[in-house]
Amino acid sequence: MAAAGVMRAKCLERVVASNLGNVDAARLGISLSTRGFHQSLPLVSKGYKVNHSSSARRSVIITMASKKIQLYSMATPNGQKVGVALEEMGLEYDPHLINIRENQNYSPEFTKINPNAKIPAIVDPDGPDGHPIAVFESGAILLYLAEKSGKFLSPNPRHRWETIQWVMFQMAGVGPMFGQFAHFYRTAKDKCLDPYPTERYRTEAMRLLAVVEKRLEGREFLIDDGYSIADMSLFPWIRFARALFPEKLELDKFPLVNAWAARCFARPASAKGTEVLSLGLPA
Ligand SMILES: N[C@@H](CCC(=O)N[C@@H](CS)C(=O)NCC(=O)O)C(=O)O
Repeated sequence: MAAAGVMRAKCLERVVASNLGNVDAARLGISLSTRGFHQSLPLVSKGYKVNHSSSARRSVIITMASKKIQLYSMATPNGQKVGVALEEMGLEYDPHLINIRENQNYSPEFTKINPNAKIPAIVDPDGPDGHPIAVFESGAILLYLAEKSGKFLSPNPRHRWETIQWVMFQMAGVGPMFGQFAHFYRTAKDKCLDPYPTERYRTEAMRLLAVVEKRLEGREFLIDDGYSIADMSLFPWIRFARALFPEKLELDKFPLVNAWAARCFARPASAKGTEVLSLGLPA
């Protein structure tokens, strides 16, 4: 078991190594081994469980020489945003599962890419200056990919800033509030018997839904000139809420939000993006 863990960790290191090269890896603070593949390295820290499935190992090994964007993620709402963006933008990428249920996000290899130990993260071997770049925080990744592809972030300055503003609204408001609500309502329901935190995050989540409902009055998407990274950042959270606690957040009170989320999901590339690195379970 330990040997399999070391093997996978080494594969991940070699993916990063082969994509970046030693000089570029040093820029990202990633130290790379030049030792042989089968030589044992103490890369797996205590408590870091690895996915031993051969498919997980295979997907890592296949991408060792890839020049595509490397996606390290899992299909939670934050992870889905990036899958959606990559699919919608038609950018080539290699997906790698970082299973947060098995604490793989705390592995030394992953925290070299995202020091905050959260999915999603990407490594683009062809960064803006021609050198590899690692990007974490899903909102920053959406902006990065929009700029790289020239898609879904309007060139019109007014629409562009509106888009950024709604991405920030999702990142600073909807994500954290829905996330905390999910934590107290579901994950910690047996640990915290005081109703205060659940109620606080429930009412705040509903207040945010009302803000979106108002914004969608007379609009097909959040920004007037069409589908954008603002929509991509937000609709996975609505689907998450609908899947897990539609009554608690009284989602039926927000018909425009529901219709808009369905419109986003009706786009084939967006629907496909939500499935990237999915374990087939609710996030
Ligand atoms: N603000 C971050 C939040 C990322 C985040 O919270 N990711 C969660 C999954 S949705 C995660 O990695 N959780 C694992 C953990 O906290 O151990 C972003 O949008 O990228």
